[in-house]
Amino acid sequence: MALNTHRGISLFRRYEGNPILTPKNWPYPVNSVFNPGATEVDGETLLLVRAEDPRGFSHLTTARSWDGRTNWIVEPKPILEPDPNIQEEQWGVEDPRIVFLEEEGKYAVTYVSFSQGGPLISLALTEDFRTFERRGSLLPPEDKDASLFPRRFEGRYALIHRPIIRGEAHIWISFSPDLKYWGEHRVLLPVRAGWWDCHKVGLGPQPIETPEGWLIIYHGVRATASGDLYRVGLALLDLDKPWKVIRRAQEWVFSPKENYELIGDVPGVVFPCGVVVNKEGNELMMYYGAADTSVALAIADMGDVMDYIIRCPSIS
Ligand code: BMA
Repeated sequence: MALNTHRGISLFRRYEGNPILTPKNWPYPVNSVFNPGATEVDGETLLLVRAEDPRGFSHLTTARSWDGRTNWIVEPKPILEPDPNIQEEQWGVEDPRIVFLEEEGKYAVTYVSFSQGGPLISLALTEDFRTFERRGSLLPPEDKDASLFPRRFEGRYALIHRPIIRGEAHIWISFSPDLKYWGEHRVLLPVRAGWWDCHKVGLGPQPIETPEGWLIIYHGVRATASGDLYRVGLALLDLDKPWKVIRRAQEWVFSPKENYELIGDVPGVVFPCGVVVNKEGNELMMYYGAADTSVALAIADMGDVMDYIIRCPSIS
């Protein structure tokens, strides 16, 4: 079992202006802002940020920036709020992931709807991040950490998600002809007993298309004496058959180290939900929630990341 020389932990560097967004940047009172989805809209970086209100319920709102680093403009009000008529959203909407669906010409936002029934994945489509067409819940609770891919494979849409089955928290992939009915469920990336990602794994940002395959950034959890430790790992899926894992890094590539990641509502958490690859294709901007309190940015060289992952062990 050859280790990939521990290069992974130096792939990402934290942006020096971290955290990039905190509750102080919000135009209205919130407890915390974290776990943003990310995409590009009209040449700007758009973050769809989870904001938790002082009741403990979350909603989503946007923050935009021209360079993805500075001068964020936060929308003056919530943009996707729990709908009082939708029972599954009564305790809030959380942790969005965004992809642009080529066929529909719309952005797909998969987010967690939370209620007494447990967390589950819901889908909303939008063209402009101002109005949303809710498509409802996709699969039963408990389910989180979901993203679509931008297009179909062999005629079917694919969804990565993280149900909890028999107390086990593996990453799964499921398929649908119409974004409504889902089947052909299979485990994609299981937890690894004894490893840093032994207790839970969940998809991080939306899958990233590269010539070598779909780059997957995921979070892995180890339960420790002082609480759950959330770190970040990498995998690579086959480009045409994304249910096939072709590489999985052994080590984590990012972990809580800075004060804003170690001190907050939930200490010891880095939780990426969105990436933007810059126009030149050489910079990977990873946006993450830090300690369930603020939004931070880590940047990696795309060439280094790909060079690293293709040298990781193959999984067949
Ligand atoms: C997970 C999710 C995330 C959160 C993380 C750490 O289960 O609920 O929203 O950031 O726990 O608290």
